[in-house]
Amino acid sequence: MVNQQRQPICGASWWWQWLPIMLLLAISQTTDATPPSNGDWWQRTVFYQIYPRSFMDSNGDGVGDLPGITSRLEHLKDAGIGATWLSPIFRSPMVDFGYDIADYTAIQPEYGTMEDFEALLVEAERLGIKIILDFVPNHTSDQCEWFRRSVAREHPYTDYYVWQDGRVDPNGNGTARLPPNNWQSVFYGSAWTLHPDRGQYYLHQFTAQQPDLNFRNPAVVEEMREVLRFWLRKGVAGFRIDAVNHLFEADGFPDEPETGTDRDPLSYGFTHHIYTKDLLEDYDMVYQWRALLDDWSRVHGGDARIIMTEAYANITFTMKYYHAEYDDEVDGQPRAAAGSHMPFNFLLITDLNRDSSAQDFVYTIQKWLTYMPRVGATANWVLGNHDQPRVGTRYGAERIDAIHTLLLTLPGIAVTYYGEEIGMVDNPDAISSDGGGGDSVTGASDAFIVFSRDPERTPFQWDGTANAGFSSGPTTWLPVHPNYRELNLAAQRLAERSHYKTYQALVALRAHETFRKGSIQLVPYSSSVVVYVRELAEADTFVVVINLVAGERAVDLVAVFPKLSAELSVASSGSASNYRVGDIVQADKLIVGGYDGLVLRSMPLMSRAQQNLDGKRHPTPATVWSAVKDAAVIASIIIALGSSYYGLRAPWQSVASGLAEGSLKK
Ligand SMILES: [Ca+2]
Ligand SMILES: [Ca+2]
Repeated sequence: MVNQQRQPICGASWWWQWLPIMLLLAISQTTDATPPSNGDWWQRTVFYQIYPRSFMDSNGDGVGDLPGITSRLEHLKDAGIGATWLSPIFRSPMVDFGYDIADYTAIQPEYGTMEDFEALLVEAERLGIKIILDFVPNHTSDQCEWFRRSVAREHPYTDYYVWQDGRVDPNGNGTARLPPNNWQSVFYGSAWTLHPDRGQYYLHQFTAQQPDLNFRNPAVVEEMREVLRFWLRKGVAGFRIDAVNHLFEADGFPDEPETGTDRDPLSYGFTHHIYTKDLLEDYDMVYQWRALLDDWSRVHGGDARIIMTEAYANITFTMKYYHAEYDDEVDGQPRAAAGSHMPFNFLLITDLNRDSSAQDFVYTIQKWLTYMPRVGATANWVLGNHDQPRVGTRYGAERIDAIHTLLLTLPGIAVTYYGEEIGMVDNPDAISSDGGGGDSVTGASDAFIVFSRDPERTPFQWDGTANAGFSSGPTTWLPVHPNYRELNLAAQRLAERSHYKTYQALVALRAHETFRKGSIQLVPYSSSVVVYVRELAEADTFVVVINLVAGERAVDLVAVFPKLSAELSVASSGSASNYRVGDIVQADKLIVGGYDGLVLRSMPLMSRAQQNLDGKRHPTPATVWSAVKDAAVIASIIIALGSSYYGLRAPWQSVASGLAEGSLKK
């Protein structure tokens, strides 16, 4: 970093010199007058998704398990990660690899025992890593005891699931029945299956082995609340809620309108899912679960328990998970309810890829920040998961460091899928493996090959030994990617530079208060270069430069961000970068290499404002105007990002504290 000595204020035209300072002070008061709201653990940490089947196998059966995870938790600590969410570990026939749960409070035997899970919690606690569990409320397995009893119309399970009589087939012989309506399963075909024993159709928005629970039955709602309490008692830090926007279906089961774009009546795209997806009741259930968790934290103490929600929906719908604001008031305050801490932001997965331009990146990032509630919300960025091709496969392996640079320096929470920190890529051969394991959701059809999620679920590549160090057994449930001898964690830890070293350094860097609390100003420099400034009063300013293409690019950062210091220090660079951490570069003449992602450190805002008061620099009306303009830009960003970054109280926080103080009784 280039140090600038502060000098005593002197000179004649003092008010010209003071104007920018006064403006900056005004802004810093806006930002600092309230306590920081992003101080809570979940707002600071990086979340890491473990797919238990593929992380570490402890007993040589080729399938990852809980003792395996426990034995490798040190890796998360080493990477700087503070929380992990585990894909389902519950007893399941594994039709959809654990997303078909037969017993919500039992561990799948091939993953271990409840004692193994408790040992995992103890080790996680020792390492300071929070454990988040997957919660799959929409449906159970058809092997679940509740379903068997529901089929038999056994009280109180009779209406635990969504049962309907079939429609009379107008072309049939009078006894033939058709599914109750035209609803389709997400995985193709009717969402209804006739159960011969009960003589009725049951609803399944996913596979026929995943019957939907009936959330209009209060007993089901209470049953699921008890599942949450069971795991809270064990000591988990929260839940990732699966397919939450499929919870409720419309009363009366009306046909959905046809889209007209997909002519196959068995295809999910045949209808608009206005009666089976994104119903208002879905959000309300999340608010109820949030209240349960908040109550739990209040009664039992300790850190906040959190909710992460999975909903592939349009952005307006997704934002409703953050919180509700009602039209009426409670005790003079607008009535409100808190919801998901992290409505998963999938835009980096769904809206961007290797062909995206810098404009696409800026537009997509701004999209989330634009739609996000102004108050009481924290942004999050999900780069990958078990349902999506890996980062190196979607964006190209050469862009892995650049995309991680982006992920880890944007405002808000970062979510990493296991293996991305070492740049694992999809193994296309995982599809055609022995058939004993693998993604069987859609059956062994051509669609299965196209939609299989196995390529991104292959075993973690720990080292260059057999099975990449994942398993000591003769085979693994999915084949290890053949590149494991070169691409593995052990090698990357030893190397001076690697994807892992870059990732680890970025995670460490993002602990800086500027990344946690600072504003962002983001622009496409050209079609191939994204640049943004992260800025916080009285703290270091950082510039991030992402080159999306193979060729090197000349960038004049001063042309875009006039306030930057002339020299910048490299704080992070890609593993193949020409730059090393600590190198000094010229802000107006930066050459950024192909696919590089750079984080550059500038001077603190106040120090630079002070530079203008330096006796050697005589501010002119032009420089003052520049500072005024910059202040206006910063102010607009603060407005755009919302006061949540700066700790303003949310309406429901006021309501909650009012309730706690018994003010309703006045
Ligand atoms: Ca095992
Ligand atoms: Ca449902």
